[in-house]
Amino acid sequence: MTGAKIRTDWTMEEARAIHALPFPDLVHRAQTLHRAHFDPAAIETASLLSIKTGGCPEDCGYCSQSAHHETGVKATKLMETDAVLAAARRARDAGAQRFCMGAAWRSPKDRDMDKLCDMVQGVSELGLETCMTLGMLKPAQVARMKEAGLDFYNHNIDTSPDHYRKIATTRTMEDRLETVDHVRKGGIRVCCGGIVGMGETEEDRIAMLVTLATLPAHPDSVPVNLWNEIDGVPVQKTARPVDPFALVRLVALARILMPASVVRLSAGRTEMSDELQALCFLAGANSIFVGDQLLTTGNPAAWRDRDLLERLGMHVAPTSPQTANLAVG
Ligand code: SAM
Ligand code: DTB
Ligand code: SF4
Repeated sequence: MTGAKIRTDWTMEEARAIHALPFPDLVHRAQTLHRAHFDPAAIETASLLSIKTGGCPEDCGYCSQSAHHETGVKATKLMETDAVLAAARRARDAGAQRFCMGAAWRSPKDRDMDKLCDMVQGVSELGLETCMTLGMLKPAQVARMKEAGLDFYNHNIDTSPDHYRKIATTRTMEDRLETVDHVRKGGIRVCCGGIVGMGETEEDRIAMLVTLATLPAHPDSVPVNLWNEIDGVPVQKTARPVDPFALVRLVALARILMPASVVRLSAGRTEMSDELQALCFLAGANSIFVGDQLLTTGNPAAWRDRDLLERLGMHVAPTSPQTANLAVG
């Protein structure tokens, strides 16, 4: 089983059929693959910091930070490196393994690159894995970040190719995939996933995962975000609650299609019961964001996550950092 082939040629038909399996068969298949690649009791932890908030020129219809929507989020300048490092130290001391820095940009300006590289270097020196999410990157920017020691870059496809144009007009799915490609080719590990609960169909959710699972190499991490409601954004009008079992099915499908990728149960955990989170872990989710705050919205308190993992007999531990994905042909 450990040598199970990592496939990048999944079809929609295959994915639909897996997704439609009876729940026990689906979860069993996902859990079996999970065990072949990971310690099923281990959960990876990452902490987020918004290093530049709001005022974003993009019009992503789900986001509190777009300048196109009235959300009450105040725009800030890029933080100073010392303040970022102080936050990283606090996150590390609170148990985070990775520190993810997010900026509300379409793409970073070349004049910001020195400061961003200093942040990466400083966070690495604290013994944390580093991740950034800054919008689109050019190959030269990827090369600079790699040189500074950036471990991961987050850039989500967010939804299916079809649904994408209803969600954002200032950029395309192709733009997103181009940056993902630059990041992978530049030797930085890719974190790429999406959001559910914006009013997309089941077909859109499956298509989003098939898009990820048919990239030249699977993303090393796949964040599954449940849309966190934001007052004043267009998605507020289309959003539909997600059936908890539909979320578990999606996590299981992600685990089956991309068996060696870390699947992160990302935004939206404040709205999830402990039982739902436990089912998601059973279906193959093996990473969470820790700390009270995501970027502009909340996350469960640290004690709640500690309590949950303890009651489940699970523990915080790095998942396999070797990423079997590198073996993808
Ligand atoms: N500006 C950069 C970009 O778009 O790639 C980085 C920051 S952006 C906020 C990072 C990701 O957060 C988005 O791609 C989206 O998947 C997720 N996100 C944003 N708002 C969200 C919300 N309200 N609920 C859930 N996920 C959200
Ligand atoms: C990801 O997939 N989820 C994180 C991280 N990558 C950058 C962001 C979630 C943001 C939730 C909404 C907010 O806090 O503004
Ligand atoms: Fe800007 Fe990123 Fe929010 Fe889109 S998701 S509006 S690019 S911060």
